[in-house]
Amino acid sequence: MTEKKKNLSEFVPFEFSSANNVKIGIVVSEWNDRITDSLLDGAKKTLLDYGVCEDKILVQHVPGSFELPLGAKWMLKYTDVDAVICIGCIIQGETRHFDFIAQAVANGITNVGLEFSRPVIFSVLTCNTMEQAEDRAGGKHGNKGVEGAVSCLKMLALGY
Ligand code: DLZ
Repeated sequence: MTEKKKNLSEFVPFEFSSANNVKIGIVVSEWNDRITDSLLDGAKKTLLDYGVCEDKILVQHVPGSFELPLGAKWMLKYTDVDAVICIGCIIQGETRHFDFIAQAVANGITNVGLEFSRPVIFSVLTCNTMEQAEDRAGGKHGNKGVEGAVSCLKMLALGY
């Protein structure tokens, strides 16, 4: 991936031979669900295209993006998933909630991955406007759910 990349759904195809053996959790925020539903569709389709079995994709919804880190932690602690993709959409509003939520979610997701030594993927849009989110949820800039699934599989392919 390069800095110039504008389409989140474009990636260089790669080998992923263990698709049959992996179980992947997806935690999805209910806030801005029109967007997060599209990201979920993109992530699931990509996992299925790469050969992950449908019954080995575990989807769990949480109220908002702020709850994504704990949702990911519970999945890793209480289920047998190998990795978790966190899907959310945080839109800038009139107050400072955006900064607090976005920072907390990024830090929280990082910490869960490090704590469990498993891939925990940040598939969270942090946008100024709904239009920017739409552009990245299957619009002109691709789909961040696809990017998250690709990142997840690439990390699992490292074999740790
Ligand atoms: C409260 C809130 C606001 C204002 N905006 C968003 C948002 O744009 N995206 C999102 O995913 N969640 C938002 N939330 C909800 C918080 O993430 C969280 O669910 C609540 O603060 C309860 O902890």
